Amino acid sequence: MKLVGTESQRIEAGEFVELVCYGERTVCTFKETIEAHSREKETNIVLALDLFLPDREAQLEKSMAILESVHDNICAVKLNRQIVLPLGLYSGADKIVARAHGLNVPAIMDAKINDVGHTNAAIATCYFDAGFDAVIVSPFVGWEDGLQPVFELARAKSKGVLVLCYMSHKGAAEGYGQMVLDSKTGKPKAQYEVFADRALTWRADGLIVGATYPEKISRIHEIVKDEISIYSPGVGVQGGDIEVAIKAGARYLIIGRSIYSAGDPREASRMFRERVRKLIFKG
Ligand code: NUP
Repeated sequence: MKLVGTESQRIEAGEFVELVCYGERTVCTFKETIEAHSREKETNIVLALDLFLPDREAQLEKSMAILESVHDNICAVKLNRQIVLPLGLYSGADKIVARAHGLNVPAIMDAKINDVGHTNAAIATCYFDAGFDAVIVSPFVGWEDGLQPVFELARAKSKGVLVLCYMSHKGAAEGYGQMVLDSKTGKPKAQYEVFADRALTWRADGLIVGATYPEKISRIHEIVKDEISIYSPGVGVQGGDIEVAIKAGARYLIIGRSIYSAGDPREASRMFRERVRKLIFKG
C-alpha cells in the first residue's frame, strides 16, 4: 500500500489499520505506528512489564501471562533492564517482544542509552535486532558522537527513539530541573526546556516526562506541541494522576506496578483504559 497525505488525513481515512501491520513498517515512523495502535484500540496505556522474580523461568512465564491478559487494553509494552539482565536479550526478552508482536503490540526498550556514540550504536543495534520497535535514550550525553548514531540507526531501520526530558522521581530536579545558560540567548533556562528544544531538532518520536510533575508536562507540551508525543510514567504507585497528566498534555501513560501487581492485572488495565478512553477518545 502506498501512503499518501498527512498522518491525520491517513488516520481519518481509516488507513491506520494498514499502518499497524508489521509488514508495512518501512513506510511509517514509530510515532505513527503507536498512534495508529492507540487510536484503533482506544487506549494510550503503555504497560511497563517490570516483573522481577527470583526464579527466572517463573519471571518469563508470568511476564508472558500478564502481557497476554492485558494486551487488549494497551497500545505498547515497555521492558527495561530488570527483565533483560536476568532473562537475557536473545533468549528471553526477545521471546516477550515476539509474543507482543504476535498480539500486535509494539515493544519499547527502556535502555536509557547514555554512553559514547559507538557503544550507543552497538547497544541500540542489539535491542533492534532483538525486535524492539523503539529505545529510550538519555539526552545528557548530547548529539555529536553521543545520540546521533542511535538516531541514524533508528531511521535506517524504521525504529523509534524516545528521549528522557524530566524524570518522575524526586532527584529529577537535580539534573533535569537545573538552570543552565541557553547557548543561543546566553540567558538562564531550565535544562528540561533545553532538552525539549533539542528533541525537536533531533526529530525524536517521543519525550518522557513524569506524571508526578504535571506543570513540567504542560511546559514541555507548550514547546513541542503535537510534533512530539509525551509519554508519562509515574501514575499510581509513584503518585501521579492520570487525568491531570493527560490534561497537562501527556499523550501516553506508562504504567507498571498498578497493573502487574494488581490482584487482577486484566481488570486493572481495563479500568485504566476506561478512564483514558473518556478523556482522549471521548468514548
Ligand atoms: O522518569 C521515569 N520514571 C519511570 O518510572 C522514566 C521511566 N522510564 N520510568 C519507568 O516507568 C520505570 O523504569 C518503570 O518501568 C515505569 C514506571 O513504573 P511504575 O511506577 O508504574 O511501577
